[in-house]
Amino acid sequence: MSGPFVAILMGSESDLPVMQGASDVLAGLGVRCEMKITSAHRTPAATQQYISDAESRGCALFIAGAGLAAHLAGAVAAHTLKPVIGVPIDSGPMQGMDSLLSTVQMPAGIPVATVAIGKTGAKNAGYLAAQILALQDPALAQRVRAEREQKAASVQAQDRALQESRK
Ligand code: RP5
Repeated sequence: MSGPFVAILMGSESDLPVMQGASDVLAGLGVRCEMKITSAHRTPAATQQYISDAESRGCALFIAGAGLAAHLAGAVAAHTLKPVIGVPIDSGPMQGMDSLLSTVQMPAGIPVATVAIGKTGAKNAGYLAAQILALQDPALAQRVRAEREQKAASVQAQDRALQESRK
């Protein structure tokens, strides 16, 4: 695989089971990505260094997931003009509402495209990243479309089975 890649950042190893969903979606769509554990609070300088290094190697877009006072996506957005997608992680006692508000409430001019809390959000971060890259990549757009058609066929098959079971 070549071409631009997506950088998936997370604040802690404990976020990996959630953020793996973004990586799996991108892999399934043939989009190159790398994963990095780096924290807005615990390793701020290393986070900044990683962003500029990733950009210099062809990173087109960042996905950042964090829990609690989740500033990672915002911190990434402060250091890049590439699109940033934020994933609020449900790692604390507030079940991700803390992370959601910390991630989504960015000041004007420094946007973070925030997805849903937790595993569904991480998967959607992968799909959204692929759709953004597909704007410049017709083959990728076709793969995204094909997956949607597959999902639609699966729902229709489920309904056929339901109707059959009720006869
Ligand atoms: C955040 O604090 C991380 O993103 C993680 O979701 C949460 C807890 O981190 P650990 O204490 O598990 O390392 O910075």
